[in-house]
Amino acid sequence: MSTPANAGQSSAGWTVHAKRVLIAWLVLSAIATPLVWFVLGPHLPPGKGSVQADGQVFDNTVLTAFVTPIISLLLVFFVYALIQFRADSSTDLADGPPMRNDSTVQTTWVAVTSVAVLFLAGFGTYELLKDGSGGGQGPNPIAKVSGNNLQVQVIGQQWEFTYRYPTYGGVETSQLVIPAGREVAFHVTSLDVVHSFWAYQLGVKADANPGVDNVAYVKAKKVGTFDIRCAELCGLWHGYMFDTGRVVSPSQFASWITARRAQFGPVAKYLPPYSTTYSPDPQYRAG
Ligand SMILES: [Cu+2]
Repeated sequence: MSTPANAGQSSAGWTVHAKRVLIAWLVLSAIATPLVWFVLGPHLPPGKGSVQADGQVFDNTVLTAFVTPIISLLLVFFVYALIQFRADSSTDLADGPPMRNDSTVQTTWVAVTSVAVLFLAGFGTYELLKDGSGGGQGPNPIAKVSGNNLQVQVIGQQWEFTYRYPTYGGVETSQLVIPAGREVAFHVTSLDVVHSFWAYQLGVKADANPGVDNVAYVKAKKVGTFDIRCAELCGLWHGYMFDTGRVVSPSQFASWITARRAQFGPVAKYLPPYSTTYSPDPQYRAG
């Protein structure tokens, strides 16, 4: 890139630099932003296993596309400055003249960044309120989902999750199976310490706190498996607190839950009655 005759520290020189940076920025943004939206976006986590996970992919795509022109400006300015304002070894490297405030730059900066931040805050709030976004919302969810949902309790304990189905006699299993296409309300709690129920492909993450009923909604879109991990350091074997859940068709779910009721029916009488929380009873702890 050659330096124009008038490109020094004169205002005309700065105008030339600003125009070049602006054009390069617009070109790079016009190329990069659609690539991010259409090419990278569909591959962003956590995939499209549920309505909520789908929403998270959309949110991640919006945020990544939004930040692309900002990163482009930083990159263009950085590369331009490296090339254009590079000092050769004969240059005196003393400081240049001090730069005084420029009210146009300051006003533009404050206005643009304020609009950007407020837009993202509004967008994030709207997306959270739509369907809860797969996050734990505590015992009284603000973002409720409509319709008849299937309640599944997730019980964290050192070091596994168990699952209880209150509408099917309170049967408790070590496997998580849910039907596709139906809204599920996970009621997440813990028997001992703080855990976190993280069903990755479903886009669900909810803290499991003792004494708390933490509700997270999800609607699985397709039959398949999903990874379950504890996402809160909960003691020695935290790293082994993982599992694989299954999304099955409604008819497969009906036969699965019927079989589990038959299997675990005889021991059900030893379980405490179904409750949204359980207080560990000291007399049953290992002494
Ligand atoms: Cu853990």
